[in-house]
Amino acid sequence: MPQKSLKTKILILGPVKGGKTAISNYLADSAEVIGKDYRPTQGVRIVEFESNELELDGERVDAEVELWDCSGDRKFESCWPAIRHGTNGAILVVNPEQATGEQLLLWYNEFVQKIGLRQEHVLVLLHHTSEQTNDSAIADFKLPSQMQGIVCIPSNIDREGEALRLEFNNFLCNVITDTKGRETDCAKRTALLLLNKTEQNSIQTPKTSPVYESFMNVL
Ligand SMILES: Nc1nc2c(ncn2[C@@H]2O[C@H](COP(=O)(O)OP(=O)(O)O)[C@@H](O)[C@H]2O)c(=O)[nH]1
Ligand SMILES: [Mg+2]
Repeated sequence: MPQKSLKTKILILGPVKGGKTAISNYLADSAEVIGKDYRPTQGVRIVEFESNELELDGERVDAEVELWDCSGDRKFESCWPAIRHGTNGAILVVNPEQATGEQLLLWYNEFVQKIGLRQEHVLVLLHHTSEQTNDSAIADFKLPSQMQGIVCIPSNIDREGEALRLEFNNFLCNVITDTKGRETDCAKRTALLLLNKTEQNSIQTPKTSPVYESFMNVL
């Protein structure tokens, strides 16, 4: 049976230093999973990879995944409309020791609500590292009432990386079930919009960065 390949755009959102870049790199099997020094993401970074051998309704599918690893800094807010464009799913990443559920409302309102994503297409990850594991912070974390019903699970790359990958694949299956069969050139249009915005706002995207390469790939 021929395999289908489906394109999916997933946003990685949340407060700064929550672990968005570390999780994006891990899921994409990037060589640089966790750097020693914190390097804030400038605007957005697109990580592309193929997720092989997902099974949907008994049919094997390959998914071409675009993870849009977004900066948690509000100074890039003018890019948000362009980033929202053509999104199929969103993962909200938060360190439960550093931020509360209420603080996720900004991303929930600005992305999930404005895009009109269904709850099954949203995942909240309570990210922590082996050095910082605080079980009570995870247990005490509460989503605000507006977000009740969204799946919220702990993630720990150091100790339970494979469990995170499995959860991501389940989430991906939920998202692509609805994207199935729908061909889209949204990535190309969004990249164009973003490049325009980048010019207007002078966001620096070095030509050697994966972001720039991703932009050039989809243009
Ligand atoms: N050891 C370890 N460090 C992590 C992990 N996730 C994030 N960090 C560190 O925490 C800091 C913030 O992570 P980052 O992914 O850049 O956060 P972002 O601002 O949400 O993209 C960085 O210095 C990372 O090296 C992890 O799973 N394990
Ligand atoms: Mg980052």
